[in-house]
Amino acid sequence: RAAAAADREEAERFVRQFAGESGMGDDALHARLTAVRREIAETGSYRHTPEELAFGAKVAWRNSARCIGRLYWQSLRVRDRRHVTDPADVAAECLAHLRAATNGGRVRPVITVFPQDDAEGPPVLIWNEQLIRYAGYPLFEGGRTGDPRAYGLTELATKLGWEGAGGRFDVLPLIIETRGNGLQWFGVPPGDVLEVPLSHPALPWFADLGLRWHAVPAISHMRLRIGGVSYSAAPFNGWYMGTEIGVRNLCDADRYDILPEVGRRLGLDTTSARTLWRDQALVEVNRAVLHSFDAAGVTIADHHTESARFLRHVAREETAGRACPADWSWIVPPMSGGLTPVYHRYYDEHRPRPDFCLDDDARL
Ligand code: HEM
Ligand code: NRG
Repeated sequence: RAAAAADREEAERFVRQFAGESGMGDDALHARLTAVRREIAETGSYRHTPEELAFGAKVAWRNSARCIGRLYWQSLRVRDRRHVTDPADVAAECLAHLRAATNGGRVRPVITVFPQDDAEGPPVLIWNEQLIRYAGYPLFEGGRTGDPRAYGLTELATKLGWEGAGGRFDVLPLIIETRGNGLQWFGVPPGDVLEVPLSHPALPWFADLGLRWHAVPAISHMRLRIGGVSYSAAPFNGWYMGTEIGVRNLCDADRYDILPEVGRRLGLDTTSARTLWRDQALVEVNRAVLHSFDAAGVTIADHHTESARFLRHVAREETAGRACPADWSWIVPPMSGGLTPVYHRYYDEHRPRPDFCLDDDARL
């Protein structure tokens, strides 16, 4: 984990960037630089103003090279919860975040920022990779069930005393670490988790597969870095792009792995890869995801629309005099890549800050 003492140069670079982009005058900038320098000299770090925090969070999104959804970066809602340290209060704020983000299905981009790291590390840490995640059981009554990606967290939750039902879509509890309290788990009430049962517009049997997914992807294990300060607990969300669920979560061989069953039900020849039965089944799964979210009135993007939006974003950034950092291998959707315009070009490889970073020594 990065040293907590705010790096002075990075702090100054950020304060200047904020001044530049927010139209702050020279006098105000210099007063703020003086105050930040003094605070760092006296305490080893500094605190952002609420305006700096909101700006830093938005720019961290703007700088997320792997994110195709950045066109609306300025609309991020920033919940400043830097004063919240009690574990039950942290959990309650995560649930309030989910309610604000879910918004009855009209999903809104939101970030909740908990206390910044200090010399002893993070005062608050969320162990879940997302606020909503389905449990995975490698050995439940003889078989595996649920989401294999969550085996580690499910085992940890169980050790802490949580009892999973052994279902395919059990929502895991929040596992929160706070200073002096260790790890504690808090259940996520069903009323705070909007879910969509999956059905297909033309294949009645699809609903019988009993598949579902949650409406809001809320990443909670990335560290927000702004001007030399780290916020290790800063869960954020936007809305889903259909392929995240329909290609990766449901069809990856090491996730729900549903293609063999869908292929069989479609009556496809699954004995040879060359029949493209996997590709055909994949399209039907993804039609089902988009159809079901639409039918439930829950925001979701398709990869064609989101790709076009992303290129509008890149163009708009260029107009603003900025290069848009992007990672081709994450931006290109995991199906029909060549059908989307984001496939047919290269991107800028610099990686500016503020940003969201993943610590590889982090949790599970
Ligand atoms: C990654 C879409 C909002 C930050 C991604 C990915 C997609 C995506 C498809 C790739 C995920 C994967 O392959 O697993 C969207 C859409 C949004 C949205 C449609 C709708 C508004 C946001 C927001 C933030 C954000 C609000 C932060 C404030 C990120 C980051 C990653 C990412 C940091 C990389 C995650 C990683 O490294 O694992 N996004 N996003 N996105 N997005 Fe977005
Ligand atoms: N693929 C993951 C979620 C990753 C982030 N995707 C977003 N982020 N759409 C999954 O759960 O499938 N976002 O902030 O909206």
